[in-house]
Amino acid sequence: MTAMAPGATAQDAAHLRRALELAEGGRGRVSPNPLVGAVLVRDGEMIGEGFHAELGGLHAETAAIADCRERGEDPAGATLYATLEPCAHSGRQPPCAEAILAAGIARVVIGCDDPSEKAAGRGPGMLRDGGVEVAFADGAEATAARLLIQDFRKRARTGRPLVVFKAALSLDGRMATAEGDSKWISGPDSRALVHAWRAQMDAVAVGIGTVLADDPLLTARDVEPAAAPTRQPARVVFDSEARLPLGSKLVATVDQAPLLVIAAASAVPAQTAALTEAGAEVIVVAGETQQDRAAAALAELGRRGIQSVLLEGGPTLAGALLAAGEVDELRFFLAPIIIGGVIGSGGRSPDFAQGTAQISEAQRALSFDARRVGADLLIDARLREW
Ligand code: AOF
Ligand code: ZN
Repeated sequence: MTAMAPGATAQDAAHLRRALELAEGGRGRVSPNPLVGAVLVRDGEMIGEGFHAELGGLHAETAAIADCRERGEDPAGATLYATLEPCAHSGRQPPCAEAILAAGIARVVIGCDDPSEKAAGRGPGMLRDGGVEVAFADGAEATAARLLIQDFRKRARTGRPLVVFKAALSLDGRMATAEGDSKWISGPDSRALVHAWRAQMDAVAVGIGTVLADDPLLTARDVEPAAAPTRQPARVVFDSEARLPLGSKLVATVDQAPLLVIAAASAVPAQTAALTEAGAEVIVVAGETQQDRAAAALAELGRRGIQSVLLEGGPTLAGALLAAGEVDELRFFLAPIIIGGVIGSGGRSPDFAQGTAQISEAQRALSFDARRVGADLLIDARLREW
């Protein structure tokens, strides 16, 4: 039996898991809102289901109530399972807590809290005041509910987007040969998965070195219809000196997906002006160190509603963001090849900057999982939890 908070039962855990599954239906469509799912249950029977399907659309709870009525059922007296605490504010949608009270729902089981300023416990408080029994999950379902919306939670708490650093590594930990060749270390299945991730994230980011070496497009392509993007991710280039070539594929495709260039105040104005003229948005960030500028850049992205960033290299940018403590998750494809070269001079490796002198002081991942993708292994490590 799964551990749940007092007042919650094993059946509650199963219904919450269903709500978590439903929430996935909004992936890639609701940002900067969170993924949320909800299930209505009476006498152990499901009588309504819903999820937040698009930004501006019904919230999960009201979608479940509407579904319940469409089935000819009455939500009065039922238990509502919601993966996130029901909201109490009027935004694009009216407050869910009011809708729950109006529907006469007797009990609400919540997956996790909403740390955003306008929520922060207000909804559950309103429900309790209105005589509804409110229980919070704990254990595996509570963790799953938090992990589902790490992007939303980090931005709600810090104003900055979640950063997932994706890289393809050889068995000897190289991201490229000494000549800079990196096509392709991981196999076709891994690359297809990356395109699906791009479609689900708000932005894809690279350093200017990677752009100059690879001239990438950074769009989501050949994604299965089920995971099809409703929009392309914004493409973000960390480019202190505004060296992004006007002839690059990124600039040439500026009408296909937004292009943001993060420059330093020292960039030549004529170059930033030319990029702006070409349709890119140039964001100038200040800061003493590369790490300060990295954090400032993320804050600017967060301000623009970007909640998740897939960081695709290169090693220098990844190192700066890691050193700044801004990389939240690593997804490494480990490919069954050996590139070789002397460490420090041969094939590039992820430069994690600020090395630790003692292994005992090394940063440890909070979670560490692996699965096979084609011939590669996908290693997933979470460094932070929000
Ligand atoms: C819920 N259920 O399904 C979602 C919630 O302005 P709006 O209407 O788009 O509301 C967005 C905020 O509502 C969002 O920042 C988050 O705090 C909460 N999201 N709440 O009760 C839902 N998506
Ligand atoms: Zn709501």
